Amino acid sequence: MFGRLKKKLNEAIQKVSDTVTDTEPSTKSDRELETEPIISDTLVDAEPTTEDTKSENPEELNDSATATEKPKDKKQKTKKTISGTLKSAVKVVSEKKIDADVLDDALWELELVLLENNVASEMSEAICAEIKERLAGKSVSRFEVKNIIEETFKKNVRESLECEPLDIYNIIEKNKAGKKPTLIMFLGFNGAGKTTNLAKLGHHLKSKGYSCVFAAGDTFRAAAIHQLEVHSETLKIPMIKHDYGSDAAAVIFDATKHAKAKDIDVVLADTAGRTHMNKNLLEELKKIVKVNRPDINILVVESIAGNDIVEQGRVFSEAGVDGIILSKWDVDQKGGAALSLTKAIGKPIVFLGTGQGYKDLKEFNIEDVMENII
Ligand SMILES: Nc1nc2c(ncn2[C@@H]2O[C@H](COP(=O)(O)OP(=O)(O)OP(=O)(O)O)[C@@H](O)[C@H]2O)c(=O)[nH]1
Ligand SMILES: [Mg+2]
Repeated sequence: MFGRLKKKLNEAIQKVSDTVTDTEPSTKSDRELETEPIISDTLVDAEPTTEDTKSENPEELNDSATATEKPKDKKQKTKKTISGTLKSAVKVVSEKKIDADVLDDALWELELVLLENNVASEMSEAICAEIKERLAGKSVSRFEVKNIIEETFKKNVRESLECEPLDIYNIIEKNKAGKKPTLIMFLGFNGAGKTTNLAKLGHHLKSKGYSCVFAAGDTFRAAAIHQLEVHSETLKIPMIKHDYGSDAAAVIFDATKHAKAKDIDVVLADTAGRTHMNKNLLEELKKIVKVNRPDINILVVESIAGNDIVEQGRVFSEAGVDGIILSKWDVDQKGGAALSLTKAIGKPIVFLGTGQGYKDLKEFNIEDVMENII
């Protein structure tokens, strides 16, 4: 999923590191460079030159014949002063102060790469500002520059994804103990993947031993009820439906009543796709929520939707969102917008839709993202 972002980001980071440390772009891999001896033998071991043997002490300068230090001792001293730890040696040889203007230009290019890959502007700006603070005017080697940029990016990504988790299984278990079905309702933009991922979640919960019923709450789009019916038959999960054009709130209400009567654990309710431009459909959604009080509202968002993701998240939050499914994670696109949604609406990503099959639903794990992002 982050294939493209990862590639562009790595290129940009390399470029910033090369630019700010004024180094020729490297043709060697980082591993090769890291293991390569950085301090040359000549610098540490060279016999002292005439210049070297001259003392910096003005008194000695006045009478060089009185200098008692032998060239060999001098060599030892030089060795001690220059080499020290490997770290300080690296500093002597390869570091110079990073120029703030050069850094600004290089970071602007990095920010453009982030923006082009749909990372939200606030996040891109924050990342670059933090990198600037850590690097401007500092003496840092090229490797450290790279590490600092990577670290800062990862830290910001982690912060933007961290959120109070939504434990669906715990909610189902608690409701079960109170002899209540759990109502999980799916909301989202047209074509985001609500119906498909609802069916996948039904399959997933059934495989965990929970009984489910579908509620055909999309009474608006032609063929929507039939689409869910096909999933219902394939997965052998019952479905409650009314006619097209009927009240969606009433369908979901009936499905919940059915679940209570039949001791079914989970009601998975579909709803019609809507655009955030469509006020009436959004008002209808709020009414469905008011009537049915779902235990969990899942917002389904296409991870490929670009910067619109955040706007979708904000609008659907008006109806109440508890968790997010990012669908179409398998489609290799820019991906950056997916990083901003949790921070924008304060709700966690619970699953990733990773394909069109029933098994293509993966529990979301921040560590997977952290491993794949850079
Ligand atoms: N590759 C891929 N395709 C998906 C995924 N989830 C859904 N789709 C496809 O996206 C298309 C739309 O999915 P639906 O589930 O019908 O979307 P919806 O939100 O219910 O659409 P409306 O009811 O029209 O608003 C279908 O072709 C799905 O197969 C996914 O995770 N990966
Ligand atoms: Mg649908």
